[in-house]
Amino acid sequence: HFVKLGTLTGALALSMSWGVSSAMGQTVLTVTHSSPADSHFGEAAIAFEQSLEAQTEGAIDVVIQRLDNEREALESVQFGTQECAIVSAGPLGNFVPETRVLDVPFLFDGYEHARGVLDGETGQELLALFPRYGLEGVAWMENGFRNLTTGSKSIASPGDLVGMKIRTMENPIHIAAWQAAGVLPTPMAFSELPPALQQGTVDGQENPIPVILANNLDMMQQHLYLTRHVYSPGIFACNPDFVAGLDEQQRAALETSGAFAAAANRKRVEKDELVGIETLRDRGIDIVEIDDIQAYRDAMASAYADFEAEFGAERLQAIRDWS
Ligand code: EAX
Repeated sequence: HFVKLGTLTGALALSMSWGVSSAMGQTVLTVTHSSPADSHFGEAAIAFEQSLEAQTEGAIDVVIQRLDNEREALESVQFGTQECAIVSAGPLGNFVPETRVLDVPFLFDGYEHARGVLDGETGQELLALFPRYGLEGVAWMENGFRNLTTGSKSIASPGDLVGMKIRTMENPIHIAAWQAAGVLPTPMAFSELPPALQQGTVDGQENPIPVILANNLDMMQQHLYLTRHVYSPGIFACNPDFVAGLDEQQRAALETSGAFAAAANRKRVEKDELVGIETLRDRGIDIVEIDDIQAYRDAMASAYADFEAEFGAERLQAIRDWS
Protein backbone atom coordinates (compact mmCIF):
# COMPACT_ATOMS: atom_id res chain seq x y z
CA HIS A 1 0.00 0.00 0.00
CA PHE A 2 2.66 2.39 1.05
CA VAL A 3 4.64 1.92 -2.15
CA LYS A 4 1.58 2.25 -4.30
CA LEU A 5 0.47 5.38 -2.51
CA GLY A 6 3.94 6.85 -2.75
CA THR A 7 4.11 6.20 -6.48
CA LEU A 8 0.70 7.70 -7.01
CA THR A 9 1.56 10.79 -5.01
CA GLY A 10 4.81 11.10 -6.90
CA ALA A 11 3.11 10.83 -10.27
CA LEU A 12 0.52 13.38 -9.25
CA ALA A 13 3.13 15.77 -7.97
CA LEU A 14 5.08 15.35 -11.21
CA SER A 15 2.13 15.98 -13.50
CA MET A 16 1.08 18.92 -11.36
CA SER A 17 4.50 20.48 -11.45
CA TRP A 18 4.60 20.04 -15.22
CA GLY A 19 1.20 21.66 -15.58
CA VAL A 20 2.17 24.60 -13.40
CA SER A 21 5.55 25.00 -14.98
CA SER A 22 4.41 25.12 -18.58
CA ALA A 23 1.73 27.64 -17.62
CA MET A 24 4.41 29.78 -15.99
CA GLY A 25 6.92 29.39 -18.82
CA GLN A 26 9.53 27.44 -16.90
CA THR A 27 13.05 27.80 -18.23
CA VAL A 28 14.84 24.52 -18.94
CA LEU A 29 18.57 24.35 -18.26
CA THR A 30 20.22 21.20 -19.57
CA VAL A 31 23.62 20.45 -18.08
CA THR A 32 25.68 17.50 -19.32
CA HIS A 33 28.69 15.82 -17.77
CA SER A 34 30.93 12.92 -18.67
CA SER A 35 30.67 10.48 -15.75
CA PRO A 36 27.92 8.38 -14.15
CA ALA A 37 25.59 10.03 -11.59
CA ASP A 38 27.57 8.42 -8.76
CA SER A 39 30.75 10.36 -9.36
CA HIS A 40 32.54 13.64 -8.66
CA PHE A 41 30.82 15.26 -11.64
CA GLY A 42 27.46 13.59 -10.99
CA GLU A 43 27.34 14.87 -7.42
CA ALA A 44 28.23 18.34 -8.64
CA ALA A 45 25.40 18.33 -11.17
CA ILE A 46 22.88 17.14 -8.56
CA ALA A 47 24.03 19.79 -6.06
CA PHE A 48 23.65 22.40 -8.80
CA GLU A 49 20.17 21.19 -9.71
CA GLN A 50 18.95 21.19 -6.10
CA SER A 51 20.38 24.61 -5.38
CA LEU A 52 19.19 26.36 -8.54
CA GLU A 53 15.70 24.86 -8.55
CA ALA A 54 15.25 25.78 -4.88
CA GLN A 55 16.62 29.30 -5.28
CA THR A 56 14.51 30.06 -8.34
CA GLU A 57 11.49 28.34 -6.78
CA GLY A 58 11.22 26.05 -9.75
CA ALA A 59 11.30 28.78 -12.41
CA ILE A 60 14.39 27.04 -13.77
CA ASP A 61 14.12 23.31 -14.40
CA VAL A 62 17.58 21.72 -14.42
CA VAL A 63 17.91 18.60 -16.59
CA ILE A 64 21.05 16.51 -16.10
CA GLN A 65 22.28 14.37 -18.98
CA ARG A 66 25.38 12.33 -19.67
CA LEU A 67 27.53 13.32 -22.63
CA ASP A 68 30.99 11.87 -22.53
CA ASN A 69 32.35 13.58 -25.62
CA GLU A 70 33.49 16.72 -23.85
CA ARG A 71 34.48 18.61 -27.01
CA GLU A 72 30.97 18.11 -28.34
CA ALA A 73 29.54 19.28 -25.04
CA LEU A 74 31.48 22.55 -25.20
CA GLU A 75 30.53 23.05 -28.86
CA SER A 76 26.86 22.57 -28.01
CA VAL A 77 27.14 25.11 -25.20
CA GLN A 78 28.79 27.57 -27.60
CA PHE A 79 26.05 27.05 -30.20
CA GLY A 80 23.36 27.19 -27.55
CA THR A 81 21.88 23.78 -28.35
CA GLN A 82 22.46 22.97 -24.68
CA GLU A 83 22.65 25.52 -21.89
CA CYS A 84 25.52 24.28 -19.73
CA ALA A 85 28.13 21.57 -19.36
CA ILE A 86 30.48 20.26 -16.71
CA VAL A 87 33.59 18.99 -18.46
CA SER A 88 37.16 18.27 -17.56
CA ALA A 89 39.44 20.96 -18.90
CA GLY A 90 40.85 18.41 -21.38
CA PRO A 91 39.48 20.00 -24.56
CA LEU A 92 38.93 23.43 -22.95
CA GLY A 93 42.23 24.84 -24.23
CA ASN A 94 40.94 24.42 -27.79
CA PHE A 95 38.14 26.86 -26.90
CA VAL A 96 39.81 29.23 -24.40
CA PRO A 97 43.53 28.95 -25.26
CA GLU A 98 44.71 30.90 -22.19
CA THR A 99 43.51 28.07 -19.92
CA ARG A 100 46.20 25.78 -21.34
CA VAL A 101 48.66 27.12 -18.79
CA LEU A 102 46.86 24.96 -16.20
CA ASP A 103 47.59 21.81 -18.22
CA VAL A 104 51.37 21.95 -17.76
CA PRO A 105 52.54 18.78 -15.96
CA PHE A 106 53.97 18.98 -12.44
CA LEU A 107 52.78 22.57 -12.04
CA PHE A 108 50.85 21.99 -8.79
CA ASP A 109 52.11 20.25 -5.64
CA GLY A 110 48.72 19.02 -4.51
CA TYR A 111 45.02 19.80 -4.26
CA GLU A 112 45.43 22.76 -1.94
CA HIS A 113 47.85 24.39 -4.35
CA ALA A 114 45.70 23.80 -7.46
CA ARG A 115 42.52 24.93 -5.74
CA GLY A 116 44.25 28.01 -4.36
CA VAL A 117 45.37 29.05 -7.84
CA LEU A 118 41.91 28.44 -9.35
CA ASP A 119 40.15 30.31 -6.54
CA GLY A 120 42.72 33.10 -6.64
CA GLU A 121 43.63 35.75 -9.19
CA THR A 122 44.85 33.37 -11.92
CA GLY A 123 41.67 31.29 -11.91
CA GLN A 124 39.38 34.29 -11.78
CA GLU A 125 41.25 36.11 -14.55
CA LEU A 126 40.95 33.05 -16.74
CA LEU A 127 37.19 32.77 -16.11
CA ALA A 128 36.81 36.41 -17.13
CA LEU A 129 38.23 35.56 -20.59
CA PHE A 130 35.56 32.98 -21.44
CA PRO A 131 32.98 35.37 -22.96
CA ARG A 132 35.52 36.32 -25.66
CA TYR A 133 35.23 32.76 -26.89
CA GLY A 134 31.47 32.42 -26.70
CA LEU A 135 31.34 30.72 -23.30
CA GLU A 136 30.43 31.78 -19.78
CA GLY A 137 32.79 30.29 -17.20
CA VAL A 138 30.52 29.86 -14.18
CA ALA A 139 32.91 28.00 -11.87
CA TRP A 140 36.03 25.87 -11.89
CA MET A 141 35.36 22.22 -11.25
CA GLU A 142 37.87 19.51 -10.45
CA ASN A 143 38.67 16.23 -12.13
CA GLY A 144 41.78 15.51 -10.07
CA PHE A 145 45.44 14.60 -10.44
CA ARG A 146 45.93 12.22 -13.33
CA ASN A 147 47.57 8.81 -12.98
CA LEU A 148 48.88 6.50 -15.65
CA THR A 149 47.36 3.06 -16.22
CA THR A 150 48.47 0.32 -18.59
CA GLY A 151 47.09 -2.97 -19.84
CA SER A 152 49.38 -5.98 -20.18
CA LYS A 153 52.59 -3.94 -20.53
CA SER A 154 54.12 -2.90 -17.22
CA ILE A 155 56.52 -0.06 -16.53
CA ALA A 156 59.53 -0.09 -14.21
CA SER A 157 60.67 3.42 -15.14
CA PRO A 158 59.51 6.13 -17.57
CA GLY A 159 62.04 4.79 -20.09
CA ASP A 160 59.72 1.81 -20.60
CA LEU A 161 57.07 4.19 -21.92
CA VAL A 162 59.06 4.88 -25.08
CA GLY A 163 57.04 3.77 -28.08
CA MET A 164 53.93 2.94 -26.07
CA LYS A 165 50.54 4.15 -27.28
CA ILE A 166 48.86 6.08 -24.50
CA ARG A 167 45.43 7.63 -24.90
CA THR A 168 45.48 11.29 -23.93
CA MET A 169 42.77 13.90 -23.91
CA GLU A 170 42.48 16.16 -26.95
CA ASN A 171 44.85 18.54 -25.21
CA PRO A 172 47.93 19.92 -26.97
CA ILE A 173 49.91 20.47 -23.75
CA HIS A 174 49.40 16.90 -22.56
CA ILE A 175 50.21 15.60 -26.04
CA ALA A 176 53.49 17.58 -26.14
CA ALA A 177 54.49 16.39 -22.65
CA TRP A 178 53.95 12.73 -23.51
CA GLN A 179 55.70 13.09 -26.83
CA ALA A 180 58.72 14.45 -24.96
CA ALA A 181 58.68 11.26 -22.89
CA GLY A 182 58.85 9.18 -26.07
CA VAL A 183 55.23 8.07 -25.88
CA LEU A 184 53.00 7.86 -28.95
CA PRO A 185 50.07 9.90 -27.62
CA THR A 186 46.72 8.86 -29.03
CA PRO A 187 44.26 11.71 -28.38
CA MET A 188 40.59 10.83 -28.37
CA ALA A 189 37.35 11.81 -26.69
CA PHE A 190 36.48 10.12 -23.40
CA SER A 191 33.58 8.35 -25.13
CA GLU A 192 36.09 6.48 -27.31
CA LEU A 193 38.34 5.42 -24.43
CA PRO A 194 36.62 2.26 -23.11
CA PRO A 195 36.43 0.58 -26.55
CA ALA A 196 40.05 1.58 -27.26
CA LEU A 197 41.17 -0.06 -23.99
CA GLN A 198 39.03 -3.14 -24.53
CA GLN A 199 40.21 -3.63 -28.09
CA GLY A 200 43.82 -2.91 -27.18
CA THR A 201 44.24 -0.13 -29.73
CA VAL A 202 46.11 1.75 -26.99
CA ASP A 203 48.52 0.36 -24.37
CA GLY A 204 47.26 2.61 -21.63
CA GLN A 205 45.64 5.86 -20.58
CA GLU A 206 45.79 8.38 -17.77
CA ASN A 207 42.99 9.71 -15.57
CA PRO A 208 42.30 10.79 -12.00
CA ILE A 209 41.18 8.26 -9.35
CA PRO A 210 37.57 9.62 -9.35
CA VAL A 211 37.28 9.03 -13.11
CA ILE A 212 38.91 5.58 -13.01
CA LEU A 213 36.60 4.54 -10.17
CA ALA A 214 33.31 5.88 -11.51
CA ASN A 215 33.87 4.54 -15.01
CA ASN A 216 35.41 1.17 -14.03
CA LEU A 217 38.49 1.86 -16.13
CA ASP A 218 40.40 -0.48 -13.77
CA MET A 219 38.41 -3.38 -15.22
CA MET A 220 40.05 -2.67 -18.59
CA GLN A 221 43.59 -2.13 -17.26
CA GLN A 222 46.09 -4.15 -15.22
CA HIS A 223 48.46 -1.59 -13.69
CA LEU A 224 47.84 1.78 -12.05
CA TYR A 225 50.89 4.00 -11.52
CA LEU A 226 50.31 6.82 -9.03
CA THR A 227 52.18 9.34 -11.17
CA ARG A 228 49.94 12.33 -10.34
CA HIS A 229 51.72 13.94 -13.28
CA VAL A 230 49.20 16.63 -14.07
CA TYR A 231 46.26 18.32 -12.41
CA SER A 232 43.06 18.14 -14.39
CA PRO A 233 40.70 21.02 -13.69
CA GLY A 234 37.11 20.93 -14.78
CA ILE A 235 34.82 23.74 -15.81
CA PHE A 236 31.16 24.57 -15.40
CA ALA A 237 30.44 26.48 -18.59
CA CYS A 238 27.19 27.94 -19.88
CA ASN A 239 25.96 29.64 -23.03
CA PRO A 240 26.41 33.42 -22.64
CA ASP A 241 23.13 34.32 -24.39
CA PHE A 242 21.28 31.96 -22.09
CA VAL A 243 22.86 33.59 -19.04
CA ALA A 244 22.13 37.07 -20.40
CA GLY A 245 18.48 36.08 -20.82
CA LEU A 246 18.09 35.31 -17.10
CA ASP A 247 16.92 38.00 -14.72
CA GLU A 248 19.32 39.40 -12.15
CA GLN A 249 18.20 37.17 -9.32
CA GLN A 250 18.41 34.08 -11.49
CA ARG A 251 21.91 35.03 -12.59
CA ALA A 252 22.95 35.40 -8.96
CA ALA A 253 21.36 32.02 -8.23
CA LEU A 254 23.29 30.47 -11.13
CA GLU A 255 26.50 31.79 -9.65
CA THR A 256 25.87 30.56 -6.11
CA SER A 257 24.64 27.22 -7.45
CA GLY A 258 27.86 26.91 -9.48
CA ALA A 259 29.84 27.49 -6.27
CA PHE A 260 27.67 24.91 -4.53
CA ALA A 261 28.38 22.42 -7.32
CA ALA A 262 32.11 23.10 -7.06
CA ALA A 263 32.05 22.43 -3.31
CA ALA A 264 30.18 19.12 -3.79
CA ASN A 265 32.58 18.18 -6.58
CA ARG A 266 35.70 18.84 -4.47
CA LYS A 267 34.27 16.97 -1.50
CA ARG A 268 33.68 13.89 -3.66
CA VAL A 269 37.16 14.11 -5.20
CA GLU A 270 38.60 14.15 -1.68
CA LYS A 271 36.55 11.12 -0.69
CA ASP A 272 37.56 9.24 -3.84
CA GLU A 273 41.22 10.06 -3.28
CA LEU A 274 40.98 8.94 0.35
CA VAL A 275 39.25 5.59 -0.13
CA GLY A 276 39.44 5.05 -3.89
CA ILE A 277 42.94 3.62 -4.08
CA GLU A 278 42.03 0.89 -1.57
CA THR A 279 38.78 0.23 -3.41
CA LEU A 280 40.66 -0.15 -6.68
CA ARG A 281 43.23 -2.43 -5.04
CA ASP A 282 40.40 -4.61 -3.68
CA ARG A 283 38.88 -4.79 -7.14
CA GLY A 284 42.16 -6.26 -8.31
CA ILE A 285 44.23 -3.72 -10.24
CA ASP A 286 47.97 -3.69 -9.49
CA ILE A 287 48.74 -0.34 -7.80
CA VAL A 288 52.24 1.07 -8.02
CA GLU A 289 53.43 4.00 -5.88
CA ILE A 290 56.12 5.98 -7.68
CA ASP A 291 59.23 6.54 -5.57
CA ASP A 292 61.11 8.46 -8.23
CA ILE A 293 58.64 11.03 -9.48
CA GLN A 294 61.59 13.15 -10.62
CA ALA A 295 62.24 10.55 -13.33
CA TYR A 296 58.83 11.38 -14.83
CA ARG A 297 59.53 15.10 -14.63
CA ASP A 298 62.86 14.55 -16.35
CA ALA A 299 61.25 12.42 -19.05
CA MET A 300 58.96 15.33 -19.97
CA ALA A 301 61.62 18.02 -19.47
CA SER A 302 62.33 18.66 -23.15
CA ALA A 303 58.78 19.97 -23.58
CA TYR A 304 59.30 22.70 -20.99
CA ALA A 305 61.17 25.08 -23.27
CA ASP A 306 58.06 25.24 -25.45
CA PHE A 307 55.80 25.66 -22.42
CA GLU A 308 57.98 28.51 -21.15
CA ALA A 309 57.90 30.12 -24.59
CA GLU A 310 54.11 29.82 -24.73
CA PHE A 311 53.22 30.90 -21.20
CA GLY A 312 56.31 32.71 -19.93
CA ALA A 313 58.81 31.19 -17.51
CA GLU A 314 57.94 33.80 -14.87
CA ARG A 315 54.24 33.10 -15.10
CA LEU A 316 54.79 29.37 -14.67
CA GLN A 317 57.11 30.03 -11.74
CA ALA A 318 54.56 32.36 -10.14
CA ILE A 319 51.96 29.58 -10.30
CA ARG A 320 54.45 27.07 -8.88
CA ASP A 321 55.34 29.49 -6.06
CA TRP A 322 51.73 30.14 -5.06
CA SER A 323 51.20 29.92 -1.32
O1 EAX B 1 35.34 12.16 -17.46
O2 EAX B 1 38.64 12.56 -21.01
C1 EAX B 1 39.10 12.37 -19.90
O3 EAX B 1 39.98 11.55 -19.68
C2 EAX B 1 38.61 13.21 -18.75
O4 EAX B 1 39.34 12.99 -17.61
C3 EAX B 1 37.15 13.11 -18.56
O5 EAX B 1 36.80 14.04 -17.58
C4 EAX B 1 36.54 11.87 -18.11
